Amino acid sequence: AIAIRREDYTAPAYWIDSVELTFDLDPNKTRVLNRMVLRRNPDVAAQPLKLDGDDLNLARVLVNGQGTSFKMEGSRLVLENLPEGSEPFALEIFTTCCPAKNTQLMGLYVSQGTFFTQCEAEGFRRITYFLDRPDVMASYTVTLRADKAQYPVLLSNGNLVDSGVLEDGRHFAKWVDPHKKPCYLFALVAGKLVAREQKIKSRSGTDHLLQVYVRPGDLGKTEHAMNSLMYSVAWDEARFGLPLDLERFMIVATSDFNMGAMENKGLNIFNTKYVLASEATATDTDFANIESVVGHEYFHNWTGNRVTCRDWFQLSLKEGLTVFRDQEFSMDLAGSPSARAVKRIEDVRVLRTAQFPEDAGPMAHPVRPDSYVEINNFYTVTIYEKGAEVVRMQHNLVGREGFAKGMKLYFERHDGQAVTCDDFVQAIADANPASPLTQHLAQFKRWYSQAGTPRVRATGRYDAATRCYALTLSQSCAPTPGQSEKQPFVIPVELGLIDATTGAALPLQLAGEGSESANATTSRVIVLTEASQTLTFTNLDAEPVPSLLRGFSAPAVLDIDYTDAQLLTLLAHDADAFNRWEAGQRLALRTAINAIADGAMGIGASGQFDHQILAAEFVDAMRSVLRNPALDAAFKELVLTLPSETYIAEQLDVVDPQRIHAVREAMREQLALSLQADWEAAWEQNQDTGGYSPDPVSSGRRALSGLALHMLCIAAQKTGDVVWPGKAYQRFKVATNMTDRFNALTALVASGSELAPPALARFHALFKDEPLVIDKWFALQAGAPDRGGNVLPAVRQLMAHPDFSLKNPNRARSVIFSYCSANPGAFHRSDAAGYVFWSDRVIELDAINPQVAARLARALDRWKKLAAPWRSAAREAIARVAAKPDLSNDVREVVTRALA
Ligand code: B3K
Ligand code: ZN
Repeated sequence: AIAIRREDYTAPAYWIDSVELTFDLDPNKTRVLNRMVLRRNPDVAAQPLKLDGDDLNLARVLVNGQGTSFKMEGSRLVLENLPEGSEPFALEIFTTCCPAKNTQLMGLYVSQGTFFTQCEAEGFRRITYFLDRPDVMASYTVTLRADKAQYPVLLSNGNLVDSGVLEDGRHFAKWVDPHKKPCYLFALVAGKLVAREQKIKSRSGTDHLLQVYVRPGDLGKTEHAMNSLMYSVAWDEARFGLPLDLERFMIVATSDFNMGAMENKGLNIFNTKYVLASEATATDTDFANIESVVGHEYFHNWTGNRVTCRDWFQLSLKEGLTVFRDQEFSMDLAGSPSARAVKRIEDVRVLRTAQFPEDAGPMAHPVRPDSYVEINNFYTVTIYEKGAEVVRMQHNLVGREGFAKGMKLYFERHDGQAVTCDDFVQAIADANPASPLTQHLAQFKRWYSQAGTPRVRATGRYDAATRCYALTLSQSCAPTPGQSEKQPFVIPVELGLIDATTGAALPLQLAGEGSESANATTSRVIVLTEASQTLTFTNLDAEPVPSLLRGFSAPAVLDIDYTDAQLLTLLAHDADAFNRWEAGQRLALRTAINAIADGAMGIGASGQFDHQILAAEFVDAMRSVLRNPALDAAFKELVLTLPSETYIAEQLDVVDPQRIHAVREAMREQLALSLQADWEAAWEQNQDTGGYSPDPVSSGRRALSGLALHMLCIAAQKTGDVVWPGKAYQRFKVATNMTDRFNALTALVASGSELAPPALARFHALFKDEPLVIDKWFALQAGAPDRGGNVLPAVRQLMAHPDFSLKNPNRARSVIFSYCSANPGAFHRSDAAGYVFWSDRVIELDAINPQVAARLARALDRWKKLAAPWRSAAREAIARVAAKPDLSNDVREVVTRALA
């Protein structure tokens, strides 16, 4: 396996103008006739044509209708004797492949009797020989031929221009895509499917047909996806002036899919998880995810498809930007400022629990990587979520209107092109010449080139004599693999100052600025560009409490020595909802870290901490939040949820996963017991009234009542109370929506109630024909809190369940990932059995589906931080995987970097 380097990019030696593909679909032997028109690229020195291929059987090659000589270089097809000159020539390639044996789910494969394709990043080469790179954009005409009874629906990109019957019960459909595209956006689908349809009219009056294709029994679960699609079309037009450019836009759902979904031009293919929803089978989170993934794939139509990536190093050009767009879409749909803040907090929580560890671990890479072995390993939270933060900073630095202008310029310049991250930032900057982004452009671009999470250290000093508050902000960034020295970033710090006694927002007046305090705002953005800068705020009667990095204005860690009293003030009064939540998290985190470090605090014979860990002030503050009528339920639920074990672990140099788990459990138990009356009130006050709706307010109420029930069951386990587990079981039985039902089931399972086993059995019986619900059933058990090492044996049993299959990625994830990646307390066993299990599964999965295996391989990314004996056991497990000679490039790259 060799590393591909960004600096080695060269333009293609040939262009492909058009492609005419004819498929004779057969699960065991699909015939693919590929007729292309190519031209030499006049800007590149003459050289042989080297076409990518993977797992193909080559039958014939014709150049301008004549047989020709060719050779193979590895899996590439090399043609040397091509016509000279710049005239286009015809190349015809005939190959066959075997979709039924394609367990990688890349290229053309079969899922439950239906054909699907997945081509991004490099799957098209598994369908035919091609220049499989995103900067080669061609026009596609596709003819599909298949048995009519078995494959009544035949779909590909663009418009259906012809269809009809063939001999022997076969039929055909011919599709023409009016837009040029890179081959990674090619798609076909063939099978027994039905569609929900919706006709819409655009702002400018054009008609479009929207379709959501699913298996016949699933039509009743497509309404939410269709609504989300209609909202997406309207939103992109309203906010960015970007219309739907196709007569027909299709979404197709499959239950076998490596990722969430794929933005193929006009024919998006989705994991069923992000399409199918009914109140009986999907949770509020599922509904929200469907909205955002449908939006995300639709928004790619412009950011990704109309303007695509020059090479895969530029992946964040489309992914970071499109995540930013889907986040904004969800926020705009959520409506109220409070609902926007909740969405922001959820997004930041993902960034901090998944991306920060990635950026500090062996797989750390810049938003625009410099090299990769397997590109599939770089569909990461860094490319997606940190990439979105980098776009968000640009948005905030030029303002909402300025950003819209920048987007407009980006499309004026680059529509129909394959471009780079630099091209994007340049367009945003050029449209906003007076903005701080443009002023610091070269330095800002370090967000694309330097990996690692910067830390901002803040120290304040108040001087009573001058009534000034000096705030010093210093930035640093730890080395990452291959980057030992980091230059300062451009860090927009949104900040405010708060009165320490009243909690009031104070006017911000910097030294040297005019003294009309009436004009002074209470929140502003300081752009930190130096390693260290000091700001002096004037006209202050007392030492204020600084509220920094409001709204998480940059993807950085803020180091600041708040007193508990200051954090309590922020929690109670900060006008910035994000920092209000953050203050509560900091208090909890500090408590957890102290308890973890405190040698005097031991785990008692019960396997639990017998000490009280939480300070009375913290409990009181949490009580005030719960009781505060001015706060939304969704926000309360976020504040009352303790930082995750993964996030706590990230703050420590040496990680004892068992101790972290025990401390967090003890904190939860204390919160459960000391707020019992308030949990009861929260449960009572947040019951559903009326019909189900997944809107932010109703789902926030369900989230809070679900947490309350969970806490009440935890308390009950401690006190011996049987009422609340009984109520939870009752709720589980009678709930009419999956959110309430699953929350009740979770409360029983997580509190170790004896009602959990019968509830689980009943749940399975009720939903045995609903694969997405059965995934939840598996995931809940594999993610359950460990009691004396009982989870691993349970996971092994789940794998032996007749419903389990390693070949289905959703199912594999629901059991194996839920255990290895989402259940640290159960996975990090001191007997290393969790790690041995992990290495067995990585190896086993690698033979089936390298992409999924490589994701699992990352579960031990942070092994170097582990304390003894976990550290050496983890290294041994990784080495065991690495010792396997025939690993995929995917897994090989991950374990090699982990051991480096
Ligand atoms: N672009 C696809 C990801 C494809 C991943 C291939 N390994 C989904 C998305 O980001 O919209
Ligand atoms: Zn995407």
